[in-house]
Amino acid sequence: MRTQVAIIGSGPAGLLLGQLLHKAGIDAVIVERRSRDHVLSRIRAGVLESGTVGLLDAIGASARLHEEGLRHDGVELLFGGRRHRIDLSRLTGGRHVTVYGQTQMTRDLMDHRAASGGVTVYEADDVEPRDFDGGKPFVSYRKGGVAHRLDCDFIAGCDGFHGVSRASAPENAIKTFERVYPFGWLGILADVPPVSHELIYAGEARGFALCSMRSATRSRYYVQCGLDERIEDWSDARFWDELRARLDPASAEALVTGPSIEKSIAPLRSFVCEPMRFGRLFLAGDAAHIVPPTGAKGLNLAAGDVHYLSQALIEHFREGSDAGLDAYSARALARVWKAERFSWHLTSLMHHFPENSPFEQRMQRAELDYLVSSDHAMAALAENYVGLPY
Ligand code: RFL
Ligand code: PHB
Repeated sequence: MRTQVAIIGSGPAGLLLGQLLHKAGIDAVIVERRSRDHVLSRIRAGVLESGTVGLLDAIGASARLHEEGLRHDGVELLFGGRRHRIDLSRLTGGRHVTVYGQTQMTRDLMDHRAASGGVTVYEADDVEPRDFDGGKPFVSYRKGGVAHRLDCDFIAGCDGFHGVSRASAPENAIKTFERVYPFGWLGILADVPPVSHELIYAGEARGFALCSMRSATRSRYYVQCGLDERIEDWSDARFWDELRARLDPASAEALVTGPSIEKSIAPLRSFVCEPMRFGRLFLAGDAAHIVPPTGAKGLNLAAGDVHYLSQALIEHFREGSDAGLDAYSARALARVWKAERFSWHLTSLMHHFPENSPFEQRMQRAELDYLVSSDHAMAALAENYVGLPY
């Protein structure tokens, strides 16, 4: 098989890239390790920046998002027993975020791809990007025990943090930066109405908690937990009790509980690899960088990368110019590092760090007190939360 761009991974980065290229008349084939249903079973992000929504608009895959997505003009920070609203709209000149699940967005992109006749190979084994240092790269894989070869002009590594693309880069050409946090998030999804119409980020002494949602009848909640916690030890009742204990009295009272339909633990990590290009192999999304979920930036960063990469590829195929491809890594990384800083900062501000001294705990509290008392500080948070420009 031959295509112009071989995309490894059918997460949001790979799917969005595939459809942006398709719209420009560029052929792309996606090779995915898992089944379509498995990809759709992962419950992840929930908050979309307007730039991400704009990309979905551009390819014509946003009809359901505009029907079912929830426009949020503010978020709340809870500490010291009180909730403080950050008015995103007022502080950013009318900007907002959209609450819409990554699962829904992925399904929309898959449906859009199927309708446009795009080829995706699911359940591909032993996927490997090859010969990307020279002029004739290809992707090799096995499907149903049979070896295949996908020849292409470029390879896009959109295969997430544990994928094969970054791992295939020559060791001496790659530099990585990492911070692993001493805790994770235990998350549940439940068909109960959200405790509040906006997200609540809670940073009380017992640990961080987040009240989020997917719709008016489906809630997504998280509590900070130890890295040694086992999911089997968290009954629904224990989860609800712990969440309630981390909320202010009014929210605790209003919390509606019910059986969970999904429950999982995710460790928190900051990670960046430099550069994001190795010859004809380009990394995008979690394949190149990870943020802790506190700032809701992971999926949105993947969309930003794909915006730069699709523009660069379109420039190459339409105009014969490689200027965008040559600038891709530096352009993407400049935005990535800013989101890394924001996610790291919000994580540091809102979580309970077991190793923090009493002095450091007071510093955390003083910064929160300052934040909610200053329009300048709140505007800085709001500007980052709604998303920095591309
Ligand atoms: P994905 O989604 O991991 O997709 C990668 C795809 O590549 C496939 N793959 C391979 N395919 C072929 N060969 C191989 N060798 C392969 N290895 C892997 C995988 O099966 C998969 O289908 O990466 P992508 O596309 O870069 O998208 C990134 C986002 O998924 C991620 O950043 C977000 O989910 C992060 N995130 C959030 N981001 C936000 O913007 N807003 C949020 O509110 C938000 N909340 C979250 C989050 C992530 C979380 N977890 C579980 C890590 C909340 C949580 C709890
Ligand atoms: C979610 O709804 O899953 C979610 C929302 C905001 C975050 C992280 C996750 O910061």
